[in-house]
Amino acid sequence: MFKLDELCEINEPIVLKNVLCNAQEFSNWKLLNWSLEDLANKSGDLKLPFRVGKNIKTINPQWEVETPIEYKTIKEFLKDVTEPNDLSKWYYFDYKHINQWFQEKPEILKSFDWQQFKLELDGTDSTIWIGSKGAHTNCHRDTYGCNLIAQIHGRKLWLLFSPECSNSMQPTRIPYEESTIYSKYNFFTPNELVIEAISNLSGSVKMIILEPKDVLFVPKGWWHYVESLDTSLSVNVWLPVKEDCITRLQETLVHLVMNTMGNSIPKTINQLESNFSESIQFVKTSLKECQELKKCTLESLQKRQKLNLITTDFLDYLKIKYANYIKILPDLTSENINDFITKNNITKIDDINLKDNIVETNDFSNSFISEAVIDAFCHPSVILKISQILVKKLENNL
Ligand SMILES: O=C(O)CCC(=O)C(=O)O
Repeated sequence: MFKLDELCEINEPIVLKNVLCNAQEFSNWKLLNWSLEDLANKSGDLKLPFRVGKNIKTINPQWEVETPIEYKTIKEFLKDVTEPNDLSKWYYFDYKHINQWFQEKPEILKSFDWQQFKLELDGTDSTIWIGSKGAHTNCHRDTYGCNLIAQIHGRKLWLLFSPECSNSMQPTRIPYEESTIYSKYNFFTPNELVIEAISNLSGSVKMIILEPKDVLFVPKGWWHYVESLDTSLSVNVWLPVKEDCITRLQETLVHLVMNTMGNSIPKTINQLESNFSESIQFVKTSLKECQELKKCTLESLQKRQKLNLITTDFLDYLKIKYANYIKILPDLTSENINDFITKNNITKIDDINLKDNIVETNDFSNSFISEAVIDAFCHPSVILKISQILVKKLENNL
């Protein structure tokens, strides 16, 4: 058991073990009481887009934009993943807003809510992830807010890296997705280079296997790689934080770079296509927001936002109310790293010189150089510097 003041000092990911059970207020989480087959019956003929990846070793991550999509009902998905001869693929209905995909299914929309954590949210604010064993989300950092994740079915492995690790994570904005900074490292089938990187990071590295009824809190700026160890279902909400205004300015600058130089790079479909002057307009609006942020109190900001901004009070509330459920994650030891490597079977790709493929290359094609230039312009430290200079320069002009 932690003392309260010790707990309140902690500013890192925490797991609330088994917190979704035995709590009367939580009877709204019907999703927990349903089996996946129940959910399949309730969603009926609704076809959902599942990304189809491969359970094979690859040098680079299997990027989201590059994995093909198959539309399936949940029943068809469950049939596919239980067929004994189809272990070569994984399927992931991932990062999907529940209100968008289940709008015709109010029973599903209402099958969970976050009131237990004093968050006035229901299905309409949440994102759902349904995947088979091997389905994974490549290592990335969300630029906005912090994150609360509820594990409903199956187990998921989370590898977490503190913000101090950022410079060693090989950050990239290619493929481009607003609000996501990817790492170039492939943690699904990691090679020696990845192992070397995890062993020598300047920040801390954590690993947790989430089980049904667990909740994970990920603070702002933490990198994460997530892999389903079984057929799994989880839901999450991103909770805004005060610094999101500054992040928005940074994201508009990245958008501007993409708009001017990034025509041919892979992007997620939802990315806003706009012209140069629209991009400048986004920058201007977010600069104004940053100026306002300086003048605003936290309370007035909270009033303007739909959701409560997450303050340290929220985290303290979680820690105090759920002190008995809290699991603080220890830093990863080299033994844990070795377990992870063995599990993902890295050493079998030793016929390929991975180092050359990831870090440096002799490929001086135009597309290689243009991606390298875009990545340099969009490097988080460069974007941060530009945003600071801009805010300072325009301090009195907006
Ligand atoms: O569950 C996953 O696969 C990824 C979840 C994630 O990236 C997030 O909640 O930020």
